[in-house]
Amino acid sequence: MASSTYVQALILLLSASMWAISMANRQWQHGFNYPDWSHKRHPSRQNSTDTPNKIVVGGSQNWTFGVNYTDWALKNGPFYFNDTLVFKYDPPSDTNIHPHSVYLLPNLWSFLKCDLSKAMLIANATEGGGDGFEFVLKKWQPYYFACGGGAGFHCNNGTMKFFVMPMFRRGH
Ligand SMILES: *[C@@H]1O[C@H](CO)[C@@H](O)[C@H](O)[C@H]1NC(C)=O
Ligand SMILES: *[C@@H]1O[C@H](CO)[C@@H](O)[C@H](O)[C@H]1NC(C)=O
Ligand SMILES: *[C@@H]1O[C@H](CO)[C@@H](O)[C@H](O)[C@H]1NC(C)=O
Ligand SMILES: *[C@@H]1O[C@H](CO)[C@@H](O)[C@H](O)[C@H]1NC(C)=O
Ligand SMILES: *[C@@H]1O[C@H](CO)[C@@H](O)[C@H](O)[C@H]1NC(C)=O
Ligand SMILES: *[C@@H]1O[C@H](CO)[C@@H](O)[C@H](O)[C@H]1NC(C)=O
Ligand SMILES: [Cu+2]
Repeated sequence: MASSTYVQALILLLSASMWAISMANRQWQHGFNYPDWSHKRHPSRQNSTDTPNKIVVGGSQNWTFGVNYTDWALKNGPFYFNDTLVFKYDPPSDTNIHPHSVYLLPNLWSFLKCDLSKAMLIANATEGGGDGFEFVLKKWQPYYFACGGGAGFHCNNGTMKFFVMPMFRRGH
């Protein structure tokens, strides 16, 4: 059991880095100014190299339908160990009948397919209110986030999913 989990983790890690590399190449081929992840931080985040940061997912747009969070993560990353991701979204109401939520997906395949069947709910429909739901990147593992809204529709068709591989801080 333990060893198969380990092998699975390795495969995830490999596919994760391959995905990152292919994304990087794609960006590069399209002539984007691809960030130097090893040395630079996002300019809007100050003293970010030494201490953990709190980052609002989606920035001023929060966690909502139609924002391309894969793109957001590429532009706002990298994220580091012990950084906190904050998910802010409105609770269910008469006008919000397909509320957002936050799930962790178990692997790259379920991420690509927006398959929520083995996903873990980490923030329900109401937990994104107020100051938002906070999630700390505690482990060196890929984190696959997705919205559960509309039983996968928000993930599939609303691009409410992204992927994070926390990095080590320099100088530690
Ligand atoms: C972070 O940066 C700001 C502005 O550059 C500075 O005023 C503040 O003292 C710094 N905080 C720490 C903990 O270094
Ligand atoms: C994002 O959430 C904050 C509350 O934390 C709210 O003030 C702001 O209006 C929200 N932004 C959008 C675009 O809904
Ligand atoms: C979201 O952004 C990523 C990275 O920029 C891009 O590869 C992808 O095609 C975008 N997805 C959609 C549905 O536009
Ligand atoms: C993350 O935080 C925990 C608990 O505060 C601490 O023990 C750990 O050393 C931190 N890890 C890193 C890589 O900063
Ligand atoms: C969401 O979780 C909170 C805190 O665990 C709980 O109080 C609330 O009843 C839950 N809401 C729903 C809609 O499940
Ligand atoms: C939603 O996304 C799925 C998978 O990408 C696609 O097959 C389906 O046609 C989309 N539905 C709508 C209404 O866009
Ligand atoms: Cu959603």
